[in-house]
Amino acid sequence: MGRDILIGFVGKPSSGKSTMLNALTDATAKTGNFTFTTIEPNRAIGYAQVNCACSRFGLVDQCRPIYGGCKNGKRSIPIQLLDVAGLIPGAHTGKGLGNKFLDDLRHANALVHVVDVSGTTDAEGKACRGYDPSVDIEWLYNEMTAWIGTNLKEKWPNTRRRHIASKANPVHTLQSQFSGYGSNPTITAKVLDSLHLNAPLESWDEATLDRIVGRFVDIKFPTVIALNKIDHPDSDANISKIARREDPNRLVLASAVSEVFLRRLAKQGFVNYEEGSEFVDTIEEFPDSGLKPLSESLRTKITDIQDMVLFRHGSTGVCNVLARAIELLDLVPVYPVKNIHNFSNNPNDGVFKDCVLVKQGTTAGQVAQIVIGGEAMSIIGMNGNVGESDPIIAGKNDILSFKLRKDT
Ligand SMILES: Nc1nc2c(ncn2[C@@H]2O[C@H](COP(=O)(O)OP(=O)(O)OP(=O)(O)O)[C@@H](O)[C@H]2O)c(=O)[nH]1
Ligand SMILES: [Mg+2]
Repeated sequence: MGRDILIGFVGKPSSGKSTMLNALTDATAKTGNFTFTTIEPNRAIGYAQVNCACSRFGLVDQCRPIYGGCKNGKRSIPIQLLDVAGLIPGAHTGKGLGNKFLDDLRHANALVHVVDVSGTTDAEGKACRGYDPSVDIEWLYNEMTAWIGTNLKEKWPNTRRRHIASKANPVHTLQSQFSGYGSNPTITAKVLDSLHLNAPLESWDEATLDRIVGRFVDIKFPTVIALNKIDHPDSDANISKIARREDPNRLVLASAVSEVFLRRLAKQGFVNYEEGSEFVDTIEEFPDSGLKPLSESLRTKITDIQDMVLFRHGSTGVCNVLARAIELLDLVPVYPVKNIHNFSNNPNDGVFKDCVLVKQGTTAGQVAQIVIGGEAMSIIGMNGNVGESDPIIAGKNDILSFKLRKDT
């Protein structure tokens, strides 16, 4: 996975995808309370927070990342984000903006399904009251499987014929159909292994193909469900309903609009606010802070956000969205360094300049491919030589020095 992790934001129109992208990136994607505000996908760089190795060694003050940043041992690692057009039920058959959005997402490593949990937009994103957002979670998943399943089944007679004629193995045949969705042979093999199918490919029926596609979507597109608009008073009942049904590891509560608002006020000098924090400092509490005085309406808006979001949920939740995606993808940070003794690349240059996220179980040799683009002459960890096939273990052999020649 390495340096090019891509997270796609999906959901029906007006669920808050573009607002969330803006909240995570300080980007300025167009947002609006009308459907299909976004047509062409917006790309931006967001930052996932992980605990940095610098805090393990008491080197917080010396940590100098080249990409992203590190504050008090919390490291922000850049990740590509893609916000696509809204999707409505029937998109796989061309409804709404059709399946173009799915094409845009094929290379995503994980998805964030932004759900309007306030129930104030219907299945197509139009304003309403009392809509049950729990059904959105299911139909979005069904759209994904229907899109891939329809394509697979359409071509199946030919695929099957070719499979028999060429005596290919099932992984190879299925991979030829899944490669267009960004799959690779490892993912395709994992899908088949996990299903323990006994029947040979030539006798797979429609139900078997459906099971394969369902498992493929689960494995290829791990999905965080971001329950957005928790600032709205109607959200509580819907959150409880969804929380009873869904895997809690996939759920994050968020108010994207609150995060955008607080960041804007901080930029304009009205408040002190750190992303993901519970606290908003104003001049009223800190008269010597140099902050600008607030108008009555701004003061009321801040109080509302504190009451409905920050005090109740601990933060706007937006930062947790990417952190959760990293967890679902089972990614761990690895720190390539030149000097394994002082963790630095050059003297006086700070420590832990570089950091890449790799899948748990990735070997040191595979990390060398990502970092130096080839094989290392030797790989040194904190306890001496590390074998090419040794897996990365977070907190144990996650700091590595790659030697290109014997004498370096
Ligand atoms: N109350 C509330 N409103 C929000 C929140 N996030 C977004 N909105 C509002 O929801 C509306 C739609 O937001 P967008 O970000 O444009 O939604 P989208 O999902 O990108 O919509 P499309 O591009 O049409 O698919 C806007 O009026 C936002 O201000 C939130 O956390 N709380
Ligand atoms: Mg949008």
